[in-house]
Amino acid sequence: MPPGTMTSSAEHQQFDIAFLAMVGAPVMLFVWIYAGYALVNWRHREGDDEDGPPIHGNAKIQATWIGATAVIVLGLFVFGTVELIVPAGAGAGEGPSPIWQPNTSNRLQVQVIGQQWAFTYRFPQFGGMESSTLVLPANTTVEFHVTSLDVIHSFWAYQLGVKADANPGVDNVAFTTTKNQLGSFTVRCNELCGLWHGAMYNYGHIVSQGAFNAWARGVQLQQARNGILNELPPYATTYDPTVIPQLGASIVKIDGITGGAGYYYPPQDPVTP
Ligand SMILES: [Cu+2]
Repeated sequence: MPPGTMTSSAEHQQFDIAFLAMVGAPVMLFVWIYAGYALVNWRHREGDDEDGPPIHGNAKIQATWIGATAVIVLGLFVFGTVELIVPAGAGAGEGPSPIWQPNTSNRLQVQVIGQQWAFTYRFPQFGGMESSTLVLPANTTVEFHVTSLDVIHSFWAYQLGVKADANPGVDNVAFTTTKNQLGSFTVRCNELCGLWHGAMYNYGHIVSQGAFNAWARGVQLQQARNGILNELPPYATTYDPTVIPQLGASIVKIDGITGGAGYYYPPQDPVTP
């Protein structure tokens, strides 16, 4: 079982897995018991070289077989489709224009920017401030916009039940709704992305609405004071580091090179998406 029920998606996934296990158990039992029966009763015996009755041409067995398997497969199809629509976004990346949207326009937008080997989170509703830690308020519908600066990564917020590919030049949208369950969760890159792929993880937090607002405003204020905020490009569906102007020396300076506003510096810049 995936851990946690911190969001609607995680809760639904737990339900789906439990439900499918229950539905699958009788099928599995039938196969095992039938296999055991066949092994014991139909094994070859000395002096018995006769074949059993053929299944080929047996209309009753064929109709039962086709009917039962059709019911099982179509039932799973209907269940899977409904489960995809009802939670309005099952926590997976649905591409740039999701078919199913949550029925609230009150969404917290978070742009998830993957790069070798870290995630950066941008909050466009807070002046585009950025953080290397994902902090989310409880009881809130979140709209993730997942993208990458370089190679293919995958944003996997384990206990949130959210996993979305981070591809350069692509805005991959994933929805989830946090529940009233405060605590920490793990974020991992789930796509082999280079040497330090295994180290590409950290921890996020679900906090109260008040604590989140205080945190977000604080970071926004600090970044505005440092002159970062005004230099950041406007919220975009993709994150193109070539459009970020070079900032003052106080911002990022590594090896004498002044970097952009993201958590990277020019030698790390990827090709333009
Ligand atoms: Cu990665």
